[in-house]
Amino acid sequence: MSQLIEVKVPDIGDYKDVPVIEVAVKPGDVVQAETALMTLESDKATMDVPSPAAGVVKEVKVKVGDRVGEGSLVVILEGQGAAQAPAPAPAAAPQAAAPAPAPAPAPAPATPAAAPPPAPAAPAAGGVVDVKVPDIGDYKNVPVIEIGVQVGDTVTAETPVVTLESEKATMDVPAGTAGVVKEVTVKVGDQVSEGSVVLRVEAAGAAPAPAARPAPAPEAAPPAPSPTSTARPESPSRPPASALGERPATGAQVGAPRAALPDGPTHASPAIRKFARELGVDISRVPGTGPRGRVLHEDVQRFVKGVFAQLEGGASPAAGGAGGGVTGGGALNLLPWPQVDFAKFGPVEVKPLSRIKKISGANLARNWVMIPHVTQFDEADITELEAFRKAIGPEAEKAGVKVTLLAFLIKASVAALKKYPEFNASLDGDNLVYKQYFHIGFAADTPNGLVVPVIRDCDRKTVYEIAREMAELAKKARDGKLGPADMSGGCFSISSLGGIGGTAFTPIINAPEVAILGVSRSSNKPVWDGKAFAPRLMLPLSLSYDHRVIDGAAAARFTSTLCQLLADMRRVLL
Ligand code: CAO
Repeated sequence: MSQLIEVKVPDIGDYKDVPVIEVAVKPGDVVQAETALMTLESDKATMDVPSPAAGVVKEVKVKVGDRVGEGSLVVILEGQGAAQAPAPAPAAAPQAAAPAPAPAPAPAPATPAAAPPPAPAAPAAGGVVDVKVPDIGDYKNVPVIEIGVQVGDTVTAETPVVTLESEKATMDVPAGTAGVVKEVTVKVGDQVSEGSVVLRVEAAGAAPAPAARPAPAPEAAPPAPSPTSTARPESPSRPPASALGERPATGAQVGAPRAALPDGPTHASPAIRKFARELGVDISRVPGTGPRGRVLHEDVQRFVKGVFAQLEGGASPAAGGAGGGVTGGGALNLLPWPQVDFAKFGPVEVKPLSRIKKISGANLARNWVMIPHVTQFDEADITELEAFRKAIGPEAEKAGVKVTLLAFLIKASVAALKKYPEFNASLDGDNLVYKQYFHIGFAADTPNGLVVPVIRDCDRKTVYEIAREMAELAKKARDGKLGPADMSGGCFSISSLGGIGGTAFTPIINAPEVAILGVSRSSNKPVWDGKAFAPRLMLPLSLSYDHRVIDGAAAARFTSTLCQLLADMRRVLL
């Protein structure tokens, strides 16, 4: 037997005309008891209106932006089964509890009431003020879910500094006083109650104490909407925050802008937070598209889809936060970068990274994270090759070229690539693109950082031609004159540190290539020839390969072939 249930806004304390900020259901939706039907937001608290019973939504009586108070009819529900809670007073429903009289009887959820900012315990101007949890009704031991500030941040009285979350409500604790954060006395996961100290703030007007880390000058609390020091001002020339993988600036409280991701607390209803938790998503990484940057149900879904797309290689890791928010094996869930005041330990000098280092660093980090690297090590006997190289030295010099080992390595690599075409390929979704050209990149060390110029069509060039072109490109690289065309189109790269030293290393693949050859310094070693040890010039090779494309056996075959070719370069002709 079914019956129609009128779902009304339960007791939300003294609050009237609270805006509906999210409607989570539509006619026809099947809901369970306790399913969040919609979210209301007062100026301090966010509250879900849960369904009092399981059933099917027949009608939604409000829309986003409507204002409601206790008793407002919001949904008509067709209850399933006979024993439904009678409308209009849903037994399981009170959301934001009134601070004073006792909350509704069980199973009334623990719900902090929206509360006024805490009264500062110290003078409003000057001195260190304890920021305390304000009146949150009868609720005790409410977990801290986010901390939006750190020591040294400048806050206004309205800056949300800590977010608490009970079963059904999320509440920001505002600083309550303007000044500079001196100490954060809680951490995420701590449980707090009314009166718990969460922060100590040096009130604006106080003489700032000397700090290890220079803090911005404290500002008196301006009227909203002046951003806090933790806010990143959005300039018109700046790309949209979402394009940078950031949440847009959000308002902690009505009318007051608040910090943009990642500095400020996240705004999301308890139901959305629960949804994110169930999916293992760190909600603070989800860009919110709701009013004032609120994270909506579809934002969490979009985020998860984006992470999966990245895992499948379909999206740039730069978009949407690099998938760092999923836990439980889904993707990276990295700790924040350590913030160390190095000057505390000794004198330091700070210099900006070069442009090349910034660009190559971002590429290297992406490639290292996204490509499952394996490095195969081997040694090539280049005794004869080196003797030959030395023998042709004078002749090459006459031709105006210095032939180093690298030119022979490029030639031998092309022969190996011809034999094992998957090394001359790139991944494109579920396809492998086999290239029928042989453009080889070589890592060049320059005063400003690492670059990888590309020598085209190495299969059609002689060793002399390759050596000449390599010298020209290396000079261009060192002079900072390489253009994008000089560095694009590579199929396979060689990173030679042989002129410097070392015995082996693990080069990072230069995506979208699938392999890179690292070359270390050759040295004379005793090698057993079947009868005796003989001194041989051995060249260490380190081949890193993308294990999605190349199997270990193929890699071992590739380096063995390369070793054979280098041991007897006549084989390149075969
Ligand atoms: N073993 C022993 N000696 C080697 C050698 C090896 N594997 N490779 C080169 N050498 C010798 C050369 O023969 C040369 O000696 P001679 O002058 O006596 O002939 C000397 O080392 C210097 O060579 P080079 O470095 O000038 O020339 P190259 O062709 O080997 O390399 C270039 C050119 C541009 C690749 C190199 O200058 C360079 O920049 N290397 C650094 C690459 C790099 O940084 N890789 C790391 C990337 S990951 O961070």
